[in-house]
Amino acid sequence: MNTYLVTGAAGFIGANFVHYLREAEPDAFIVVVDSLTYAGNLASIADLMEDTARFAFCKADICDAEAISNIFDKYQPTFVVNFAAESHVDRSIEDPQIFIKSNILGVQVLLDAVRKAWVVAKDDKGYPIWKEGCRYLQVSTDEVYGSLGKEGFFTEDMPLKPRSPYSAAKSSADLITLASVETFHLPAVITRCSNNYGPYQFPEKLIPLVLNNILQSKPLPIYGDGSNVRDWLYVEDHCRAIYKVLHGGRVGEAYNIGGHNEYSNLELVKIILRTVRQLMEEEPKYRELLRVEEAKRADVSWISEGLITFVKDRLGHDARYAIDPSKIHGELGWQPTTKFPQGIVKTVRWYLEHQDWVKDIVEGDYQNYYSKMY
Ligand code: NAD
Ligand code: TDX
Repeated sequence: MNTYLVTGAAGFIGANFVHYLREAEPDAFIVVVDSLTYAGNLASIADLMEDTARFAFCKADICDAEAISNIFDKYQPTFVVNFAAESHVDRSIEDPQIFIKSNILGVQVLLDAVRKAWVVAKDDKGYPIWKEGCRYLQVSTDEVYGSLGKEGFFTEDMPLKPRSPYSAAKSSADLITLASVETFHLPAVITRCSNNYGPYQFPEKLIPLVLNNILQSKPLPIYGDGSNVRDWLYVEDHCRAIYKVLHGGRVGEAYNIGGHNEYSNLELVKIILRTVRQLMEEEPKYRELLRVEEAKRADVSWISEGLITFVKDRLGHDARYAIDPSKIHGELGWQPTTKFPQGIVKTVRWYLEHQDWVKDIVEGDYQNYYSKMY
């Protein structure tokens, strides 16, 4: 039976990953470590937490070396997947410090804990000899490559050229991970994925923010002129790719993950508007979720491009991200299975059907954040 230590799994992708893992490997023991920042939400893993024979939750900060060391001693994981990070670019522009701490220092703490737990001896040159079969996976992002022009794709051999405090911190994490591979032969792999969408994403990010605003008939803020391009991947496809890299990726290698699915922000918001309106028209039960007056619930024609508003651009806004996934496809046979038109309908439905989850967030501190940002 494998024991997986998954950090940051009370957040968006981590929560999806532990759900995926439970299906992929039913007898695995999963230990979640999360400090429950504003982005961490136990409601996202509540169903798993009931299964105490196969699941444990530890509230701990990955920067806290003593707490992390105790968790390693207690659970003796064979696989570590690090999702824990500050993840929102706009917040990194407002206040970079915590990004440096969690996204860099926290990673070094994990790498140190891994070394302490998994090194069994030293060879005659002084290099550590590692416990058989153990692996560390650092979840990184395509943002480490910086920004593309209209042409071309990110490949793994490109230099790292981060342009925001968030992506600079994530790039640093990649570099210290790779340094541990060189210096200590630490059995680590890295994944760099494009923008994810799907269930449990915190509504500060574009897709759930837009959905939440539509339900209140509030303006949909698009930064700049809306021409910035992102490459979207359904979160479950990302989780499957991480699992493949963890078990089949070559130590010391980074793997790009993406599905050739580029949209400008303006195009994307128009697609969301069309999807929501269509669902409201076809399934009247969803209209009850609209937090607007009765006339607007009866006639949903206002769910249209008229809600879009162009606002001040993000500082240093990366123009375009686009992933070349040929390495993971060629080496590990991974490719996405969820096509965007189906994925976006699934996502919109999920948010409509989980308004309790959304409301718990947007009725709290989120309101202060929103009024400060918009
Ligand atoms: P998220 O903000 O939704 O979740 C982050 C989680 O980490 C939260 O549960 C939070 O409580 C926890 N956390 C933060 N700091 C911590 C700390 N110091 N100690 C312990 N826990 C801490 O983020 P997400 O969107 O799920 O992203 C997860 C990872 O994937 C991040 O490393 C991010 O850089 C990477 N990534 C995200 C995307 C995307 O589109 N969202 C794409 C590529 C890569
Ligand atoms: O209100 C908004 N209006 C807007 O136009 C918001 C919140 C965003 N945007 C734009 C900025 C981006 O071009 O939409 C695009 C997507 O924005 P985000 O959802 O904030 O994601 P992004 O900045 O692209 O970063 C995401 O993908 C890569 C994740 O948040 C990162 O953690 C991941 O590494």
